[in-house]
Amino acid sequence: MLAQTRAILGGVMLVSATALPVHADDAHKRPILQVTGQIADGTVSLDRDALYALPKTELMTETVVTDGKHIFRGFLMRDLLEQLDAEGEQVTAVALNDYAVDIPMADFYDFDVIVAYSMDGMDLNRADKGPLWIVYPRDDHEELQDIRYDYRWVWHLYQLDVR
Ligand SMILES: Nc1nc2c(c(=O)[nH]1)N[C@H]1C(S)=C(S)[C@@H](COP(=O)(O)O)O[C@H]1N2
Ligand SMILES: [Mo]
Repeated sequence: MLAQTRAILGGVMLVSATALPVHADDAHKRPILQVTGQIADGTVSLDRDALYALPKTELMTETVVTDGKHIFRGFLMRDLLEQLDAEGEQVTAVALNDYAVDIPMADFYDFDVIVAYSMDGMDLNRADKGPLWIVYPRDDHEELQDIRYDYRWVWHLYQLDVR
């Protein structure tokens, strides 16, 4: 009986503790993107606050994995790379599920490719392709409506390696 009461109390405390705003702040201080390779500082780890501080951009497009059009918000890949003085021919984008793909640097200058952290006003999380998802302006350019580009839409993104 006593053990049961403790378990209930423990559960209640856990629930109320996670509802405190201080935990939301902690989540914003946890690194969610690592950039490595040919950048000025060698390796940087960026948390949500750092990523949200980059110029925000919005893009509306269909995707191959969702129905209808969605509004993605994030930052331009080239803005991040320029801020870090990235120099290279390609960026290897690595996902949490070990998926990795090489993306030519030119893509980020030819098109407004974004790193999205929200879709339709909601933060992306692990359950819906987040926390970060590379999104191409697919609807604006016919040439992007092609399988060669589809596989560069890395979801669960966590590392960019500049080569
Ligand atoms: N993290 C991650 N991103 C990924 C993939 C993947 O397996 N893991 N598949 C890629 C491929 S091959 C395509 S065509 C598009 C669409 O993927 P899906 O239809 O498997 O969701 O996402 C790309 N991004
Ligand atoms: Mo694919």
